[in-house]
Amino acid sequence: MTSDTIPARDLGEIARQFAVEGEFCQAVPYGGGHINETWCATFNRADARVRGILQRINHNVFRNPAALMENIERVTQHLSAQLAKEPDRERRALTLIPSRAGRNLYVDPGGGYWRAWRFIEGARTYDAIESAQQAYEGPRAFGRFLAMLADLPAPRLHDTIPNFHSTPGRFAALEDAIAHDTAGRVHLAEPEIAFAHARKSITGALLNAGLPERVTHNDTKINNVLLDDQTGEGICVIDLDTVMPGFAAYDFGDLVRSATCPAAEDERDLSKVTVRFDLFEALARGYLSTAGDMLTRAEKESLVLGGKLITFTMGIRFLTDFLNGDTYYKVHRADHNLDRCRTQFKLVESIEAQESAMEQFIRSIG
Ligand code: ADP
Ligand code: GN1
Ligand code: MG
Repeated sequence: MTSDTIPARDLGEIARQFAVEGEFCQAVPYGGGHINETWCATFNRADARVRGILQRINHNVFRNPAALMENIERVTQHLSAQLAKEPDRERRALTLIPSRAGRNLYVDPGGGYWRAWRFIEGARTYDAIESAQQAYEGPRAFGRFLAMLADLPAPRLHDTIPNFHSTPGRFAALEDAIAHDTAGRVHLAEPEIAFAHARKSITGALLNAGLPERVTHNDTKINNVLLDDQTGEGICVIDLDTVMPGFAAYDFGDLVRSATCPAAEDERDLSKVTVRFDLFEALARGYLSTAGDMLTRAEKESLVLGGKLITFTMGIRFLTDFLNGDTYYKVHRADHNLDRCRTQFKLVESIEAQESAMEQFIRSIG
């Protein structure tokens, strides 16, 4: 079942499992994420209407929801403590709403895992970048997120998806998909397969660079940060399922692929898909304005490579899912994953063409 097919009655039942004051009114599908199911739920109180975010975790992707929620509790509590003196602190970090049983998850009778968040009002996400201001503000918030989590106390966070950003691992999964051709689609993607094969030699580049492990977000695409409706400021980083140990270059890299091109991730007109240097400059300035002080020289030098590798990796992952018959990402049309793969590979070409200028720019500001 998807967010459109769960009966309203059942959603009401689930929403009422969370400790929200007020009477449940309705829940509507919300947001454009590829993995979880999200609804905006409305509750009526005597004095006001309040909204909440209700999410069913994709258990096929996140195999251990309890460990994932343990990470999220630790991370959100740490962020809230760091923000204690900020005037607007409740809008600057996510807050879980506990279940009526006092848990961070509610498990429905069918085995679905549910959680709820306080709704952050007066801000929204953007699926594609619309301005240089956004290309600065979104990354600035992700950089701040990295800096605020630098002193998260031990123990190490759980790896919610092991080897999540391992490009060699993703490449091996692609080879497997090609070899099995379960959906009979290999013949539809020959140029894309050739593109991937031609770049096999770069897959291990970041793994051998001796970079420090950080607490990273790992899914820093631009629609995972809320931008304030009034000021445009990146106020709150969301989608914390993949917060776990990683390299800063991966977070920066996911921003390169999602915040430097105004076209959508699934744009079919590839002439619109290119890394705009002015947006890259805004992104680099934004990210380094908050994370620059904590990053080592080696990390700064890895950022552009992170952009190329993460973009390549996303292309490989979309291609693999296309070849496997669309079993991982939500798709809304035939060839959706192939279209997404094509935009990523076009961006890789665009990064390759500008790589040394991008590296030079980072050196000039950091
Ligand atoms: P997914 O993992 O499916 O990408 P997200 O956690 O990113 O799901 O949430 C989907 C959308 O819901 C976001 O793009 C955002 O618009 C909205 N959203 C999520 N959490 C909140 C929140 N606490 N307040 C307001 N909007 C939110
Ligand atoms: C998925 O959940 P969402 O849509 O923010 C994916 C990311 C990809 C992204 C591509 C857990 O993110 O890794 O970069 O799609 N998340 C997971 O748009 O696989
Ligand atoms: Mg998301």
